[in-house]
Amino acid sequence: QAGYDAWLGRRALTDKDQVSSLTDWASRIIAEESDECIRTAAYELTETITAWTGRRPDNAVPADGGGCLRIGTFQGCSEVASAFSEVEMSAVQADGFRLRRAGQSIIIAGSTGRGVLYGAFALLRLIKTGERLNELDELSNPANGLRLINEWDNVDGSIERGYAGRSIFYAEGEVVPDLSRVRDYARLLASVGINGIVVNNVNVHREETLFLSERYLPRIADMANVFRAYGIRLYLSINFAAPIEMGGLATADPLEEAVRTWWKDRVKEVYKWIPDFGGFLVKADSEFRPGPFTYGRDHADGANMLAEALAPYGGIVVWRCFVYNCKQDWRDRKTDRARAAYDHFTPLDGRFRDNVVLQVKNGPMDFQVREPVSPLFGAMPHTNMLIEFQVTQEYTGQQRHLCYLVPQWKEALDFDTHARGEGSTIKKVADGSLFGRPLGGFAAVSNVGDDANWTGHPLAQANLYGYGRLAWNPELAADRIAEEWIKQTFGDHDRVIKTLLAMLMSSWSLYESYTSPLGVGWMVKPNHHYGPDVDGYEYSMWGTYHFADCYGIGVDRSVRTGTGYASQYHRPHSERFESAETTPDELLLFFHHVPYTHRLHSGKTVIQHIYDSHFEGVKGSEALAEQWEGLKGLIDHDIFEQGRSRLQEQIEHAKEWRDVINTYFWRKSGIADEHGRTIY
Ligand code: BDP
Repeated sequence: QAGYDAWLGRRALTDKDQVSSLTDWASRIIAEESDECIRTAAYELTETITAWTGRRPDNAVPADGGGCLRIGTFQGCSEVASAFSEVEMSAVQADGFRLRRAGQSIIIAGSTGRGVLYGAFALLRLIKTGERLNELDELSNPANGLRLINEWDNVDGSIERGYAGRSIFYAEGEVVPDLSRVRDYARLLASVGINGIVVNNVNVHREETLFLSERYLPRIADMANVFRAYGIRLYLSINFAAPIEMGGLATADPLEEAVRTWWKDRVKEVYKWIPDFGGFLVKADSEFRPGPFTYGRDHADGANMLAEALAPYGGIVVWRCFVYNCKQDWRDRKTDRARAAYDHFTPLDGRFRDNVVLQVKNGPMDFQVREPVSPLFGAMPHTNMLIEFQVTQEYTGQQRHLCYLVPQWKEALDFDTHARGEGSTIKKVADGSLFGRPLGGFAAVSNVGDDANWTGHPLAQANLYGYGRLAWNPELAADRIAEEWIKQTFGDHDRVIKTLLAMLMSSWSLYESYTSPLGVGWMVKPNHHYGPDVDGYEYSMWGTYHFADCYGIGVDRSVRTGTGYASQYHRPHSERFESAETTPDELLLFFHHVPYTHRLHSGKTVIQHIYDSHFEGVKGSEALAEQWEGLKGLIDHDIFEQGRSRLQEQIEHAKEWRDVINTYFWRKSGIADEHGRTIY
């Protein structure tokens, strides 16, 4: 099962020094508390150390002077507490941990069992990435309270926008009987700090609506038990019309008493089965999903009704802001999908209950390879917010192409909204600190399925890994995360590390180079979104246009002559994006309609940039494949073959993109390539 162990593989350590440095403390693991996460931590440490060293640690308390690995909480274990001062202990937040070398021993300490579990995975990561532990003394707290993963799995076993096989959770209308793979997934998630999982698709169909009933709750509770052992709370996506579809009521009006009571009863039932249930994720009034608009109510009415039902149990409502008119007239150049979330939600600022958190996609459109950040971040100071990323590569190569997305996410997180002056970055909006919000964090759509290696493309695992690491600590650099992942997954061979690091770090801009240019987006085949089709979405109702004609291309979102979207940002961005001169090249066509002869800051014209980047994209893809060839014999044979065939497909596909895009714009513009290359 090549790739199944992902970054948690337990191959024996080859470095003799490293093995002997472990034996002084790792031959005994002392965990005295009965907390479930601590038991999981002890199990993970025991199994991994056994596999690494060939010796199974015991749990006998060492005689004076002997070393051990002691794990526990400050409150529950006096030996743990005595290794730290009051100040040191109080610095550890709920999910945080401390690791410390104390004489011959190592201590993993948390204020909760979950923190101890994260500390255990952190210690294993340090060892596997070759850190020496002599001076070990580390404090780590997560930046974000909510670190969620969203599964878009349906109970029939299909996965919306899934590119790695079928669901690991469901088959043929049931939760799978054997949850061992779900458990292995929980391990992967916990190892990078994920603490919540939404186990069904945001598009809740008829069957999944019944997840709230006894038809499904017993098995969903089984899943919750699996996740609980790894510190992960289970959440469900719900259908806003469930009171009608499942409850037989005549309405789902959130202000109707019978509807409110119906939800309260349902919530009570859910908590009977799952006492630590996380809450509901809701996609309402979006892409044909029902919502409060049907009853003339707004999204605060809808969210607050659910929040009220969940509040007594400590549950939350995660309410998505992906709300726009998906039946608009393409001839209308003033209606702008990019504006929609801001226009819908900012008037509601301050009206959401404290246990509601809005889930906002990183960009205003939909997970394109390049978009500006959503202006909602920074526009709702009285509202909790999560940033939503798409780990599954819907618009970024569908796990056939290599596209390491951490650099893209970093750009969004580091963006300064200027909402409270300089330094008002999106990561501070998400973690709640900028506006002093009680809830906040990250959510992301997962990229796993039942393919043996989880993600189809073997290197796509880096995106799942990177997402979790970033949710824990958004300050981590993209290349550092990549390197950690490579070392844990492929070992410490220098050439392997260097090659894979270079491949990963160049992949996002490479993918951008041969797909849709300069931020315009959407030149993909409709529905499945794989491969080039310049006009595929141009004359349809989804609000996704490029307006290319024989003179120029791009969407005018300025205030002066366009849709006014640019004004949704704070200054200086609103001013920067207002003019083509000050808009960064990579976003030019997102904000402006310009002639093909418009000169970019790079010095090239728009049309020449299109030609050049698409020719370079093919070359870059060929270079990737060559780099990979250099790994032959240095990495697992099956993984090598998996990567090789995907990289070949990437080359062929990059050529298709090049030819379709270049030909289209050559014919439209009539402007020849300066370098006289063949364009069909
Ligand atoms: C789009 C997907 C669609 C999802 C939607 C969403 O194409 O399948 O249902 O996002 O996020 O990217 O709700």
